[in-house]
Amino acid sequence: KMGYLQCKTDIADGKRNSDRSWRPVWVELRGHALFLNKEKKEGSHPFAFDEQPISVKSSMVDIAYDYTKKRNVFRLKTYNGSEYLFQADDHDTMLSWIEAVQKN
Ligand code: I3P
Repeated sequence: KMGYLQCKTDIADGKRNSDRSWRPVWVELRGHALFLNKEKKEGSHPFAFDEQPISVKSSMVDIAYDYTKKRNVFRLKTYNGSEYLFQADDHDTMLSWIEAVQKN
């Protein structure tokens, strides 16, 4: 699964992240790995991505019910104590990302 989402890193390795801004990211889910990039990278080699992928193995993903500032936001909590908020363009897109992450 791949597409553009807005992303805010809330907690990184258990600590409140200092950069708290929302930014558009190109996201690709490949197996247990969620690759984030500033721009679309479809079909490119994984190592071409800007950042280390986020492992979604043993993660928790759900609608961010408690985050009321934006619509269609889901939260990903990783096994190693990072938390990300992702905003999709619409409700169905949000649900399809949640489903895709849960399957991996
Ligand atoms: C952040 C930016 C985010 C905001 C965050 C701010 O400031 O305004 O949109 O998150 O609030 O710190 P900056 O752009 O200077 O980094 P929300 O949109 O979720 O409010 P936060 O620190 O309460 O997370």
